[in-house]
Amino acid sequence: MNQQATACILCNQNCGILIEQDEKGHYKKIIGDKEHPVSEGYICQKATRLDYYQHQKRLTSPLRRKASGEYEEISWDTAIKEIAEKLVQIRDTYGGHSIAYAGGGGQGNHFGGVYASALRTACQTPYIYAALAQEKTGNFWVNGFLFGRQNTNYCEPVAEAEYVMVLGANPVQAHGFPQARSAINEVSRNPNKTLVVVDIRRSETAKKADIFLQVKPGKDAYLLAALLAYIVQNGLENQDFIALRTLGYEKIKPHFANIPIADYARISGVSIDLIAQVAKGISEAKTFALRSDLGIEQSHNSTLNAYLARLLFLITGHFGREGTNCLHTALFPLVGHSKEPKKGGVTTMVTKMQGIGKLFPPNILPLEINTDHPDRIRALIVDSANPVTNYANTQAQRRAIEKLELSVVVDVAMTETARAAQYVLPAQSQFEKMEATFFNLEFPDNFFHLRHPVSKPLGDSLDEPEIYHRLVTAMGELPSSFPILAQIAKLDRRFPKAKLLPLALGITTFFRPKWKQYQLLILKETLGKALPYPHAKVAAFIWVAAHRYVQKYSKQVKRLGFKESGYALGEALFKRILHSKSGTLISKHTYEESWELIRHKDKKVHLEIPLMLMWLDDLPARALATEAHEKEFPFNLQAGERRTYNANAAIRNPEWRKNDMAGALKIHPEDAKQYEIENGEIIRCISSTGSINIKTWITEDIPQGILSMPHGYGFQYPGHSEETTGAIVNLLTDHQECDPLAKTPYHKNVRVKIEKLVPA
Ligand SMILES: Nc1nc2c(c(=O)[nH]1)N[C@H]1C(S)=C(S)[C@@H](COP(=O)(O)OP(=O)(O)OC[C@H]3O[C@@H](n4cnc5c(=O)[nH]c(N)nc54)[C@H](O)[C@@H]3O)O[C@H]1N2
Ligand SMILES: Nc1nc2c(c(=O)[nH]1)N[C@H]1C(S)=C(S)[C@@H](COP(=O)(O)OP(=O)(O)OC[C@H]3O[C@@H](n4cnc5c(=O)[nH]c(N)nc54)[C@H](O)[C@@H]3O)O[C@H]1N2
Ligand code: SF4
Ligand SMILES: [Mo]
Repeated sequence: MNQQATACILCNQNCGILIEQDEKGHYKKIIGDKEHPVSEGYICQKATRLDYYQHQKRLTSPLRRKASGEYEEISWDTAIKEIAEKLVQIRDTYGGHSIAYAGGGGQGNHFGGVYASALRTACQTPYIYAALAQEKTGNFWVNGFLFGRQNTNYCEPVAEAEYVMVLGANPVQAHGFPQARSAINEVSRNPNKTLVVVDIRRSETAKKADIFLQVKPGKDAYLLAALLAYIVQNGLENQDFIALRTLGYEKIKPHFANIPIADYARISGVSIDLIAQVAKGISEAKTFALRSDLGIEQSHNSTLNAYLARLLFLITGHFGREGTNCLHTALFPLVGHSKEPKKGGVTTMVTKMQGIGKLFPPNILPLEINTDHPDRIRALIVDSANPVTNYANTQAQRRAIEKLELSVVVDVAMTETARAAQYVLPAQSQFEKMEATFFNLEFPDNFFHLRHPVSKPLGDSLDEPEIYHRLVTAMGELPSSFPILAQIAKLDRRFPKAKLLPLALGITTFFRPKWKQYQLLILKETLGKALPYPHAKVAAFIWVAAHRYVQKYSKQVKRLGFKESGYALGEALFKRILHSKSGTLISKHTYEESWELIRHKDKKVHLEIPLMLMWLDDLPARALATEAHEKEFPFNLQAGERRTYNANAAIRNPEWRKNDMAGALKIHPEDAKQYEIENGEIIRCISSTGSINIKTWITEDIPQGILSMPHGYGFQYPGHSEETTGAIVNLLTDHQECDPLAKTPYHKNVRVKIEKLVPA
């Protein structure tokens, strides 16, 4: 049977899969791809349902909104011309800062974001709003101080460690590291290993824990501070490691030396005995690895949590060794590095928010648009994102999009955001074009998976790089083709050693300096067209990335058995990536080499971050501040839980779910009893921002006073009503409820009340 290799696009693991199609092109069988270097055949239940992504109701033609609010089909030429004219007009009237870009890739597609850099250049805007800046930017900011750059990131080797802490994450449902369920099961069953889970509820992962620390919602900072204080006050630090590998320990130590552990334990809800047990466990373990995610990121003290969590493995010496968290390489880094504002870093025009990792947070988007400020955002291009349902505060996000002078959505489906926009452009699905993600976060062996298309493009859809190229061309920045360079590129592919194309490109951009900033698009139309696959134009970027990678890591690339060196090694790595349809390893490091990835010149971890230490010192005061609205809104809602059948906004047809179709609200039996609610009853859930109707799920897995509902529900779909699509979680969230520094939302701490529905 014909099996085609690609990857699952439903979470950032992007497990390798093999798809078998029927004669109508439906994905009738999907299995794990054993050839994939990281997932090795592993998949979860979601991947087998990918036909619902490929064959959901799709966009087939560019659309323009009429005055009546309806959409009409228009040609690509019309769409591109009108959008380009408007972009030029807004740029030239108000300045490039009044144009912004949102999205740039979901869980499986990052080429759109990469090639959109050309459009952003043409628009003269630095503003990228992205989902990563509603979860990970606090981490990036902290990494910037500790390791020297905001785009240093570490891997989480759960399967290899003797002592594992899962902190605010539920890998059994959400994954987040390779072959997550198998790894968690192994740690859980192995008598020589210890699995510690920190969660507010007995999650699917917590049920497998050897030690379960049931923290109160949003109180992780107190728990982490207490753990660190116990270590410091009992001399459990790893002094040798601290002396050899770090700077500034003497500056941070006093901040932990006086923490009243018992008080912090009480505030966190975890007993002092358990805190002592885990603190000792970590410091005595041979290897310790930490896995953390949204439970501490989309929650109170988010950025401080990121700092304290890292200190936990740093002061105990569990870093940069086998079985511990280690910095890793990237074929191309997922994010960049933003300077601090006082050193000249870019800030936004209205709220003066700093960029982190070159990204800006979705939470401030309504504030930057929905205002009379002369420098507000007036044009927004949204690609592979659904801000109206996915960013905090659905109502505010929708109002903002509606206020724009130009709004463009590039998507595969008619989303809620598309319905608020002026132009909607149909993208090819992730199985119809060459694609890749940059979620390649492994160490010591890192990998890359360039996916080849497995299905034919639908209707008039285009791939995003082509859309951006056409827009840049129509804006008058660049010709649409480069015939001479394209001829040279063909020769270059026959004799790559001669470096004909790099030479020709160098000469061309010498005479046309403006083209220099569009080299990627030029490469796509020249080198890209000369590649041996008709769909591989976008791989031009991988050619650049592969050459850069071998410039940095030639020794580590060669360990894969390559005989070539220098430029030829770059060519060889590029070819291997291009032809390895199941993905391939790209480098092999030694553990000692992970220390070279630190970007401080001294290759040490700089432990002191003054702002974080001030925040730490302020924790007692913060604990006293009871929130006034807690009385009116007695429940803490976790607004966004990963479950068996949600995958952000990737699949709109609710029929893809085998269970929990409408995404029920979990509630403790005692709370249900108090409100006289039956299991499965539809109730009203109300926050200070909005309200939804939602089905209940009575379960002891959730403590009293806490409710939990999934995100990724409530999408309009033909033939379905709210009863089967479920509710949009962000109708309840507030974009102003967020971390003071990174502006990451408090989705895990949404105050709500519930009411029985009065029968009509
Ligand atoms: N099935 C599925 N998997 C997914 C996704 C999906 O949509 N569906 N999305 C992917 C994406 S984009 C992401 S970012 C990841 C996120 O993956 P995770 O962060 O692992 O998933 P969540 O379910 O959001 O939250 C993790 C845990 O945090 C706990 N928690 C809530 N509040 C607190 C708190 O105050 N403290 C602590 N310690 N824990 C708390 C929750 O009970 C939950 O068990 O998942 C990825 N995987
Ligand atoms: N309240 C609450 N809100 C949340 C969360 C939560 O836990 N609680 N989780 C948050 C998290 S962690 C994340 S990462 C975000 C994700 O939110 P978003 O950044 O919006 O990302 P996705 O859900 O992946 O959006 C995918 C969009 O891309 C479209 N798409 C799919 N394939 C393609 C393609 O090939 N090309 C194009 N152009 N479009 C495509 C889909 O149709 C969909 O509209 O949601 C966040 N929202
Ligand atoms: S949803 Fe994630 S873990 Fe499951 S198969 Fe897809 S990529 Fe792998
Ligand atoms: Mo995410």
